[in-house]
Parts: sequence; C-alpha cells; structure tokens
Amino acid sequence: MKSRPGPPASSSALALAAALAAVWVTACKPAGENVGPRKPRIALVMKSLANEFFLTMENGAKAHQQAHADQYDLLANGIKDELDVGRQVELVEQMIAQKVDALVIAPADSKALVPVCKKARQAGIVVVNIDNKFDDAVLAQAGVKFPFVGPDNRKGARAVGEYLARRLKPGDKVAILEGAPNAFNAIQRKLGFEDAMKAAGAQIVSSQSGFWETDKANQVAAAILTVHPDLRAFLCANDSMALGAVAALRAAGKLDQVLVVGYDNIAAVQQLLREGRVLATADQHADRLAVFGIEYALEMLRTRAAPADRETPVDLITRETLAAQ
Ligand code: ALL
Repeated sequence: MKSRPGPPASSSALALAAALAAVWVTACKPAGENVGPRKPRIALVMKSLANEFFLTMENGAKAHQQAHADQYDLLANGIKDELDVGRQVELVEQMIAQKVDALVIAPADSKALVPVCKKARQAGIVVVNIDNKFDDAVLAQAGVKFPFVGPDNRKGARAVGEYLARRLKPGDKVAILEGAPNAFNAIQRKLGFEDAMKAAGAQIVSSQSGFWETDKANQVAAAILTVHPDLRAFLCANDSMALGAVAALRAAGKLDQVLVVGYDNIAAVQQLLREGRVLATADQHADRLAVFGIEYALEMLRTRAAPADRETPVDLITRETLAAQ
C-alpha cells in the first residue's frame, strides 16, 4: 500500500478535500516528475446501465461532480447487463491501472468482486461499497473491510410486502421473483418479503430468481402462473422484474387477478402505479446513492477515517405517495 500523509486534525470543510488530496498526489509523484497538483479522481463502477436505476444513479453522480467540479473528477462506468460480472471485474482492473484515488462500487456480485477490490485497496485506492453489500464471510476470508453506504434492503422489502399484505387474506398464494443469487441485497429483499408474507399468513408457493432482468422474470412469472393459476401476487426484488411480471400477467389475461409489487421506483413502474397495475415499490433514491458514496470517499481521502457503514434512506412508494408528491 502507498503511504499517505494524514490531514491536519482540524480540517473538516469539504472544500479542503481537494487541496489536501492534491498535496498528497503531488507528494506521491516520483521525484523530478513535472506534474502540478491535481484533484482526486473518483471512479464510480455501477451495474447494468440498461437498468434505469443505474442511469439515474449516474446522472445524480454527474450532477454532483459538476456542482463540485473544483473538488474532484469523476469517471463513471457500468456494465451492459445485470450478470456481466467478468466485465465489472475488468472495469475495476482498468480503474486500478488508471490510478484513481477512490473507487465507489455497486458490485454485481457480493462475492466475486471482493478480490479485485482488495487489489485496488492494496494499490492505495480508497474503496467504498454502495448499493449492494459485499459478503461479510468473503471479506473476512480475504482479510479486508470496505465501508458500506446503502439502504437496509430487508426493511425496504418488508415495507413493500406489508403494504401488499393489506390486500391479502391468510392462505393466499404468492410468489417471489428474486434478484441475482449472489447479490446480498437480493437475499435481503427476499427475506423482507418473507417477513411480511409470514406475518400476513400468506403462502409463498414459489420463490425463484429472475436475475434482475425483465425478460428472465417474464419467463419465470409465466411458468409460475401455469403451475399456480390461483396465484394472488408477485413480489419482485426490483422494478425491471415487476415489468416482466406485469407483461406475463397481461399475456395470461390475469392483470386484474394478480397483484404486483417491485423495488426501485423507476419511471415505467411509476406509470403502472398510477394505473393501479403495480401496487407498491421502494425508492432507494438512486440519484443520491452514489453521491453518498462519493462524499464518503472524499471524506476518507481527507480524514483517512476507519471504515464504518452508513445507512441511506429507503421509502415505500404507492399510488397515494406519488399523488402527494
Ligand atoms: C440492485 C439495485 C437495484 C437494481 C438491481 C439490479 O443492486 O439496488 O435494485 O434494480 O440491483 O441491477
């Protein structure tokens, strides 16, 4: 790991971050190299940019950078589809090669990205984990710790499930469309849905992965409807999959019979909420999620504080809350 001089104990203003980091960068340059002080460069590595959630995240991060252009430069990257874990590993490798100062990452896989992020850390890069938390056991095995900045997914999913439960009777059959199996937030959302369904006495007749994608969720939902023609609801771990479930219901002529809930509050689902085709979703404020991570990374560059997790908000969204906005 590179050694870094610590900042003066009294520094707290964000405006100082750039100056301090610039001093650090200059100090770390080999003697004789003719470079002036520069702003810290922060790499944001996201998941699928085909998912509106991450486009919103990217736009929020870019707007923040523009408003704080004197403090840092931003390199924003994402992958093409939800499961291209190999490409995300490559992106991190590229950011290491480019010697960025900090990496803010929403890992597509809570286990597979740990080694390359450890490598980034060993190269002296500050790593902040956002959105989807790394697997604690894998981190412990690798002997690394990264701060997690993101919401409590179990709590968010439970709130969505509880809202759905008001429309269910004990014994009603429901199905869960899970996210990617190796994503910690997918597992937490499933648990949150289960909490709410157990409390309501509903019967979870199927719980399968739709791998976060509309098409895959559509196929899984169609198959579940065939096996369980009396299904009452789909609980979807993200809105992309809720869109797939709604399409399957439309194709089966069951739009009025089966309730759907999602997670993310993307624009397409807001429309379906207004139309009553989707009952509820959760807003984890994608536009601010990366910003929280970036601000945290700037703080770590400045203070070299010990990694601690930071919880970000997640809110229930329904037709009523949309109308009240
Ligand atoms: C999660 C995000 C969003 C997104 C999903 C699929 O990590 O929080 O819910 O829809 O990944 O990329």
